[in-house]
Amino acid sequence: MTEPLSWGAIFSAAKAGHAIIDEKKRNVFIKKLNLLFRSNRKIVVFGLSGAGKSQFINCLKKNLIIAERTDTTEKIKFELDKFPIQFIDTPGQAGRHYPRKEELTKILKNGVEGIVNVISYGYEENPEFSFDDIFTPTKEVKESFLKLNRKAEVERLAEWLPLIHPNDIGWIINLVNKADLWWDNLDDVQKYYNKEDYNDAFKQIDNYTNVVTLPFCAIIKPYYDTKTSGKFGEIQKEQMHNHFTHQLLNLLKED
Ligand SMILES: Nc1nc2c(ncn2[C@@H]2O[C@H](COP(=O)(O)OP(=O)(O)OP(=O)(O)O)[C@@H](O)[C@H]2O)c(=O)[nH]1
Ligand SMILES: [Mg+2]
Repeated sequence: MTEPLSWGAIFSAAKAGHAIIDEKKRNVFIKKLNLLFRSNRKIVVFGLSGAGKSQFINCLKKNLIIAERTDTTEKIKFELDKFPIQFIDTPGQAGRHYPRKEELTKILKNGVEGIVNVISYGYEENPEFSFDDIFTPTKEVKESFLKLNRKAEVERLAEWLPLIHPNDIGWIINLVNKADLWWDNLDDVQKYYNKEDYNDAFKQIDNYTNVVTLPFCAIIKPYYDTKTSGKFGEIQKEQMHNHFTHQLLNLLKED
């Protein structure tokens, strides 16, 4: 597996207008696609409930009204830099009426151009968590809680990674959302997603699919209305949005 770029290198590459995608793999993928399929530009968004999938789409397509929990698969079409795309927002939790695994299988079978996999270093928000599970008496977020969620993030991969066939998917972006909350731990977070268990899970598909990990912040917001890292501002957020948009358009544009 090729060594992933550090996030510092990613930012410099984006600033210089360079793509961070392996062109060789991308060209092979483009050849596999027929034009009709490519015109659809479907991108599916996966991730645990409360990771920020809907908020992520919302921050690209301004003024989208998002439900607190997504209950069913939703298709959101809009233009990004005049480029027509369609995001498929999936519910992170399996509700009574949403058989998630079957749905994910169907979505992948119907064909998508890429996957945005939203993770958040354990800072998922879910109405089913109790405050006592999340916070210490002094209102610090418990490390044990974050670890449990990170374990769930890895486990969730087992639901869709084995379904990926070399001819189906061009790229996967692992979007490490909620940078405003984990910014204090930047080095640990980067190491965790690029070098440890999480990265290992992608080794099986690395030969034929581009996998990129990018830091992101959909919105700056106190975690459960308590606190943020306090060291992350609108400027960094905008930079991350710009980097992401730049990379996504690179992936989507034909040579
Ligand atoms: N601090 C912070 N909060 C975020 C960020 N992105 C999303 N959130 C918050 O996290 C919560 C969950 O976000 P959603 O977008 O609804 O999560 P989801 O992944 O769509 O969840 P489901 O629809 O249940 O699968 C909301 O309160 C968001 O405002 C972020 O970058 N930073
Ligand atoms: Mg949602």
